[in-house]
Amino acid sequence: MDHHASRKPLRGIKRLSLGALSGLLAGYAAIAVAECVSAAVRPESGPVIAVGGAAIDRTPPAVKDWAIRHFGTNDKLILQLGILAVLTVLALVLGMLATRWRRIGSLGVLAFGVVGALAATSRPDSTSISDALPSVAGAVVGAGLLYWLTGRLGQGRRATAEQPAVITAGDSKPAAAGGQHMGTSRTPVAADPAESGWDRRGFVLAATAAAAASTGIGLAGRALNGSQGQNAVASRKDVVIPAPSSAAAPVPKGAALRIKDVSPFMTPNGDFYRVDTALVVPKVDATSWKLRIHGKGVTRERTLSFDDLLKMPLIERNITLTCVSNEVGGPYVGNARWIGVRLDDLLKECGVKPPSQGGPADQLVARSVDGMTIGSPVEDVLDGRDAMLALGMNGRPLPFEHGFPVRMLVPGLYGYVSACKWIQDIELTTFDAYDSYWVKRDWAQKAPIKTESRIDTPKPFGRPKAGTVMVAGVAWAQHRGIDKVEVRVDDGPWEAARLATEDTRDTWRQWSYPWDAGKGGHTLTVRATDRTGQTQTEKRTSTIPDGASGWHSVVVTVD
Ligand SMILES: Nc1nc2c(c(=O)[nH]1)N[C@H]1C(S)=C(S)[C@@H](COP(=O)(O)O)O[C@H]1N2
Ligand SMILES: [Mo]
Repeated sequence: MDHHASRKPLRGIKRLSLGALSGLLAGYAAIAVAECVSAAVRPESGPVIAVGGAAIDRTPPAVKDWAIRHFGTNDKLILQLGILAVLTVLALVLGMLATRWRRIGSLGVLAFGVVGALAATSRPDSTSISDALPSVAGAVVGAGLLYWLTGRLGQGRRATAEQPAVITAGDSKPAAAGGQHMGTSRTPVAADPAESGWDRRGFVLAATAAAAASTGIGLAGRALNGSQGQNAVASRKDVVIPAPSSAAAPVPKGAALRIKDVSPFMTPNGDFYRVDTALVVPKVDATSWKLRIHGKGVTRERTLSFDDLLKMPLIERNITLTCVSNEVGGPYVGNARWIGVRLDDLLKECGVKPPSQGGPADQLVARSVDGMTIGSPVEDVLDGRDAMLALGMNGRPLPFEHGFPVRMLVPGLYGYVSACKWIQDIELTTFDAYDSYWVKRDWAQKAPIKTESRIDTPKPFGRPKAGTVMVAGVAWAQHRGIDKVEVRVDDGPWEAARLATEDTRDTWRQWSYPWDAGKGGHTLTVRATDRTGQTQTEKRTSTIPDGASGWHSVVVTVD
């Protein structure tokens, strides 16, 4: 570059590239500032989380189901990476636009701030307009930075005193008729001495400073966020769960078949499936946690603390939880030993009666700190099954991912109608009066878990050796119990599998079938029969609206 270059405005590809870089830096600064402010306001109010959450709220059930199926628990990471990729492209484009129309570039950044603010305030967990702050603050800083940086590139518009304006298509009408067009004002812009030339040094300095400052601000935000979670982490470490007054019977010896590759009878916490809409796992401080019970037919409203719950009689139960989004053969099912307070006792103390005894409420709506609402039938909760407010999972306080400090569980019902994590409010109402989160999104109001069975081994497209091949897996029909599992090879007859000893009717049951396998390709199919005598239907249905049905099959090649 010759020494005159710094006196002239920068043009061409180089101008566009530096514009794109300015856009990126502005976007980076905007996100960093927004994330930092969100740490002070509320972690969930940051634009990426808010837009992601709003996207989740608005995703059609079929797409959400597809995402869960293809990305599993990574669906949220993929969503956030997707949002960042889109933001990156937009930042590049706005930066390039700003090389010609500085104001438009900055207005574009501000527009994205508005989108973030709207998303943050529209989330179900948003209770305050302050949730708009992070997006607004980030956008203002980003817009300002873009304006400033692109100013260092010199006046890009060619409508200067020396050079006649380039006539664009939109500008080709006579001035009198055309009036003012966005960004193509006919008025020659007075050359601003500070901005008319390419200020290389100024740009490099400004860009470097902006990048460094954004990184610093972003890291500060992270640290702030981390320290806020610390109270919750400390409160979890301090939890000592008293011995239950009603312990679970030991798991019968024969409940676990000890066959390689069959899901363990008890699912370790770290392996337990996780399904929720939370992009940030809520970190709730147990010492300040409260649960309010109120609504129709509640004659004695109550607000309980975590300590209140610890002082009540505790029950310990093994319960198998299943997600309605679990495909036939899918992984969203797990069995754990839970400790908690009986929900029926608690509700009866509050004066709640089941509809069958004249109670006015037929729906119990549980609400979480992240705004999730989950509606369960009051009749089921009060029918004597072990519905509980769980505090412990496999001998530990609930992990944060699984609802610390308290979650609800109702054996026999899919998680989305029973298992509210991070619960903070229970309202008695009716199904007519209120649709919970998933019901608003086309899932069924009521959803007992369907009888299902799964082949865990051999794996699909496995290549077992000819001879005796152990076919084995799990079957579940919570609160009814599994009475029979059968296996079919190709189009052969149904053969009874051996059933492991039942733990309780609320838990899954392992099964196995020694198969005398001949060489070649074979299809193995499984079906279960529950204690009501119902055999699992062959009819394949999708997970929407109330859970998948059909038989699980595995194709293998015997060598
Ligand atoms: N607050 C909250 N609770 C929730 C959900 C959620 O998205 N938010 N998802 C529900 C669903 S669909 C299921 S299947 C279970 C899953 O519980 P887990 O993640 O502990 O396995 O939690 C339920 N409780
Ligand atoms: Mo679920």
